[in-house]
Amino acid sequence: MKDIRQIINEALEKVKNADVSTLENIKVEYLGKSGVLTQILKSLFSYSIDDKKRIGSEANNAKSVIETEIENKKENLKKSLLDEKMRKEKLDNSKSFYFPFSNGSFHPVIQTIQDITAVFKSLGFAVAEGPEIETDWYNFEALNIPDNHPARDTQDTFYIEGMKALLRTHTSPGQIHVMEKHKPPIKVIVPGKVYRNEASDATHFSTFHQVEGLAVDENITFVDLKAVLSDFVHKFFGSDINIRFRPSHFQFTEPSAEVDMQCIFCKGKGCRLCKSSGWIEILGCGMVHPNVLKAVHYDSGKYTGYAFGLGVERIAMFKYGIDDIRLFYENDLRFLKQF
Ligand code: FA5
Repeated sequence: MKDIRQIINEALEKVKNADVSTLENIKVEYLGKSGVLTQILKSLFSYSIDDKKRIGSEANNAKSVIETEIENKKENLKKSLLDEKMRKEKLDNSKSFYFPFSNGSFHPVIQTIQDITAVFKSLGFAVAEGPEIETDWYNFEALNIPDNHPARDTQDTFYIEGMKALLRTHTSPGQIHVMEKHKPPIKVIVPGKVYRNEASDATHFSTFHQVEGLAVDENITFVDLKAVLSDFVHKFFGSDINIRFRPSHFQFTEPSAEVDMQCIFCKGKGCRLCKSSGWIEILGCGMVHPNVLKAVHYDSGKYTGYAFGLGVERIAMFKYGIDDIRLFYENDLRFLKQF
């Protein structure tokens, strides 16, 4: 019995001075399979029944005392390690530090939308927005492009599976939303993102931006359209920039035209960007088709209008001298930091 009491004292003394790594050794030394107390319990068979009971109960008691003490010590050590860590890792707000990130800036395409918008505002246009997910009605039907019409093939559409919806292929559905909500006179632009399921090259991308323009009133003619687009190009690029109107076809305008700008990279000589033509197409336009006015219940005998759809990336390429549209969407910081 004296030995057992001595064992307890000795073990508790060791536990008191232990650290995390030695604590486990102490446990093995006293309580493990070949530990001191286990040995005593194993040797009980050689004692009388009374002694077996006494020594057995004392040894089991010693085991639980030592075990409890080891567990308590373990908890205390954990807590003091945590306290120590918290003390060391406390944030010192008084210290100055170096923040290695520079300020963000607007993406060149967004900057270009803002600049285009500012010019059209100065020409008396209001600004509206439309949804990127559209129905067939807004993207096609109301724009005089009925189902199965071949004109649908010219705009490779991303359809949304399981829904009667699509990603708008142009900002022209914005015209319909505006006219449904407002009566003439109308003079508005609708900037936004559009999507087309088509292959990329230096001047085409599957996601790009357009700025739609629409004016509807009594007595609006093609002259107003030409004047407003010339004003825009001259205000945006300078009065020495040549533009030309080419006859074209859109289902929602009649007559229709495309506007080209002289290529500023080769000054009209012909290069990779303008596909050797010296000109680059920047927008489509025309006089609003009577069927479009009818779709929004406007009196097509009383009102006329013009509309245009400008390719923002094409304009940004001209403005900043960029010869490949794909650079806008690679998110290379060396490129983006220049704006
Ligand atoms: C249209 O999208 C017509 N909605 C424009 C319009 C509006 C005509 C109102 C008449 C009245 P188009 O598909 O040609 O037309 O596109 C217009 C402009 O968007 C083009 O001139 C071009 O600058 C730009 N664009 C077209 N496809 C791409 C493309 N894949 N990547 C970048 N820009 C493009």
